[in-house]
Amino acid sequence: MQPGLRYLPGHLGPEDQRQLVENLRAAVAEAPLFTPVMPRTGRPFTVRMTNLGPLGWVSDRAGYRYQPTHPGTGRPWPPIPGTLLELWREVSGYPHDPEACLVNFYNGGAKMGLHRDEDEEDFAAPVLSVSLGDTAVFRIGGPERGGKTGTLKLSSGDVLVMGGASRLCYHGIDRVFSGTSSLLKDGGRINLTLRRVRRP
Ligand code: MD6
Ligand code: FE
Repeated sequence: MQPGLRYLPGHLGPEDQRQLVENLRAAVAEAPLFTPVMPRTGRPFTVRMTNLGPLGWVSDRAGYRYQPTHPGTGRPWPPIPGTLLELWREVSGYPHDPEACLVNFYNGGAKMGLHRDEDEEDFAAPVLSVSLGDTAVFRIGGPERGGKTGTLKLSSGDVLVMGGASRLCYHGIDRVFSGTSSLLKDGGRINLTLRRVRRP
């Protein structure tokens, strides 16, 4: 495991998970999932996304960036639920609240290529991830593309903290195993990543 990477399996219990899914249903009604596209090529992602909090991460032909409003509705993103703020305060070790919660929705065939989370100003804060629904294979390598990688299975309720040296490591999702969780009525996987974007 990379230094600074903390894996907290089953950190969120079933009741917290169900409550989060309720919160997310309401949030997605207000800020619908959209399919981002890659900068320049316009190639669509296989995951659908939305955001919570004062800033949201978006990707379109113009590039990657954080913005305060939903690209489709033009409205502000819904607030980050209290459960997630409490989780951040408990495990991030960072003295300021997160500004963005990216919501990634994976259906059976979706995956996420190796990338680094590097559109934030402040790498002193970790990125905290929460997995809900079907189990996925998370791949993590080092700070350079093309280095050695390893995998970790992420299941519903698992929390991963990428801080310290792991904060800028390449990572992605190889695949999602359909039917491994009954949390989401129609199956699939949700990953929430909490980020501090600006320097406080
Ligand atoms: C996912 N996660 O689990 C994708 N990024 O679906 C991420 O891209 C991620 O898990 C930064 C920190 C933790 C993560
Ligand atoms: Fe990431």
